[in-house]
Amino acid sequence: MFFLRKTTMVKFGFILGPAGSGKSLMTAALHHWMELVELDVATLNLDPGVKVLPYAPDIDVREYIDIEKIIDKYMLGPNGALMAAMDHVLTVIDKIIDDIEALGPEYVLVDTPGQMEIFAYRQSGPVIQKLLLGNDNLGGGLFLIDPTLATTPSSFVSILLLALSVSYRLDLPQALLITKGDLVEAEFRKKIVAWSEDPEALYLALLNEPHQLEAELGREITQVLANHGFIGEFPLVSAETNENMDVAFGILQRMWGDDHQVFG
Ligand SMILES: Nc1nc2c(ncn2[C@@H]2O[C@H](COP(=O)(O)OP(=O)(O)O)[C@@H](O)[C@H]2O)c(=O)[nH]1
Ligand SMILES: [Mg+2]
Repeated sequence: MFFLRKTTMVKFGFILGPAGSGKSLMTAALHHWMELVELDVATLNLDPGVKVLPYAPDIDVREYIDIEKIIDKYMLGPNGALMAAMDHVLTVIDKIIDDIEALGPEYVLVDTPGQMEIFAYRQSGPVIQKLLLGNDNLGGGLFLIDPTLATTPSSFVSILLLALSVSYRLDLPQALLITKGDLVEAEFRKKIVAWSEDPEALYLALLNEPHQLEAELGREITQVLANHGFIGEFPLVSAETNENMDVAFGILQRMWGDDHQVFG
C-alpha cells in the first residue's frame, strides 16, 4: 500500500510573547475564528511544561516529552527541567513534523512555551522553528504585548525592546499585537495607541516619567524602535471577546505573502 504524502506548503503562525501575555488563549481564539471562516488550521503546542491549555491541541509536544520524567531522571527543578525539555524537543521534532504531514493542514498555529526565553533564547528554539519551516513552508510571528504590563511609557518601551530582541533571535517576520483589549479602558487605549504609533509621543511620554530614562538614551531607543518597525499601528485584540481576530489573521497573511483572501 502506498501513502501519498501531501507536499503542499504549510503556513505557520508562531504565537510569541512573555509569560502570561496570552499566547495560549490567543492560539485558542485565533484557531476558533479560523475554523469559523472554514480555514484548514491545526494547533501545535510546543510547551512541554504546560499543565492545562484553553484548547485541545491537534499536535502536542507533551505526547513525546514527559516533563515529570525529566525532573526525576536529571533531578532538576522546574526551570532546569523546562530548559532540558525544550532541548529534548529537538530529538522528537521529526515526529512532530510527521504528525503535521499526516494531518496535512494549510495553516498551523504554534503556541510557543509559556516562558518565552526557553524558546527564544535557548539554542534549540530557533533550530526547532527552522526545522518546522523547512525549505518550503512559510512562517510569521505574532508577538503579544500585555497592556496591563505596559501602563507606563518605560514599561511599554521595555516590552518593545524585548520584541526587538526576540525578532533578532528568530529569523522570522514578526508583528506586534496588543492583547487583552477587553481589559483596556478607553482612556488608556488612547494613550497606548498614541505611544505605539508615534515615536515622538512615546519619547515625550518617557521624558515626563518621574523615573525617566536619560533623555539621550530615550531618544535613541525610540528612534531604533521606529526605524525597525517596532513603532507602528499595533492592533488591539482580545482573545476573550474575539475583537480583531480577523485583523490578526490578515497580518499573518501579509507576512506569508498571501495576496488573496485578505481579512482585516
Ligand atoms: N481578559 C483577558 N484575559 C486574557 C486574554 N488573553 C489571555 N488572558 C488571560 O491571561 C492569562 C495568561 O494567558 P495565557 O494564554 O495562559 O498566556 P501565555 O503564558 O502567554 O500562554 C490567562 O489567565 C488568560 O485567561 C484576553 O484577551 N483577555
Ligand atoms: Mg501558554
